[in-house]
Amino acid sequence: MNNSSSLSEKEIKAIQDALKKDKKPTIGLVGVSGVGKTSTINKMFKTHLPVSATIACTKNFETIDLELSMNQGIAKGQPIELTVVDAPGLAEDIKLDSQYLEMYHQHLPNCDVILYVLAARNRAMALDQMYLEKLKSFHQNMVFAINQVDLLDPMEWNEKINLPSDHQLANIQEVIKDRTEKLESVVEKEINLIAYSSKTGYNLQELFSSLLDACPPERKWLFQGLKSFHFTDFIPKETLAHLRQQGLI
Ligand SMILES: Nc1nc2c(ncn2[C@@H]2O[C@H](COP(=O)(O)OP(=O)(O)OP(=O)(O)O)[C@@H](O)[C@H]2O)c(=O)[nH]1
Ligand SMILES: [Mg+2]
Repeated sequence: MNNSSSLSEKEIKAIQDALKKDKKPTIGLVGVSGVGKTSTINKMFKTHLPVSATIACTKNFETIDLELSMNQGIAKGQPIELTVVDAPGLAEDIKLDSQYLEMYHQHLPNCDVILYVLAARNRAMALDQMYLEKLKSFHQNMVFAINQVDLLDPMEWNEKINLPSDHQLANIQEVIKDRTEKLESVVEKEINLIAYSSKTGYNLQELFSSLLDACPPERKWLFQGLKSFHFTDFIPKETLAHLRQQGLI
């Protein structure tokens, strides 16, 4: 639901001025290789980053600067900026793991919120538990989500309404319960594990809202302007430039 009208013009101006000086709101995506981190960014922010169905794909931390345009309310047409950081997937190769973990420790302090992504069909949780123990200093900023739920048995996805069948939904709930327990055994906080599909877009808005809610209190106001966005509202920088050139915004 859009609630951009709850921000006054003065508040919007204050946010924009601060954004010019301050680090933009920054969201990082982490997890083992192939869970769909890059696919999630592509679906949520309409980017075209390379993904692979067969081999480990993202090899470095990629920083994506997004410019978004408010399409409703008092701030209509005003730009809002956001940075998304895509991480290389852990567990790709034992020879790379320590290097990747070092990169995680180097880059993740720049993120306000970190999305830790799991894949629904993977029930072997020891690797994730092990990585989470090594990433303890970031737990408080983490949101946990489980992607690829469209692939859970009995794979009866209703594409028309973008929802699982009752049987598939029951399996999703069982998976959520099991993985939540296993995550909570290594992460010292209550976890609200969000099931979604970056392929179909299922539950992506709930995921986006959870990311905004998880930002640290002292940076919360920077995320305020993003609250009026639905994930389908995002306009990538290049498209925005084109629309401006055409005088359409
Ligand atoms: N069915 C289905 N496939 C998905 C989903 N999300 C990602 N995939 C597929 O999973 C594969 C891996 O996706 P990536 O986005 O490259 O995964 P990644 O986590 O970025 O992988 P690395 O860069 O190697 O760490 C691709 O073939 C995607 O199309 C989903 O929600 N459903
Ligand atoms: Mg990737």
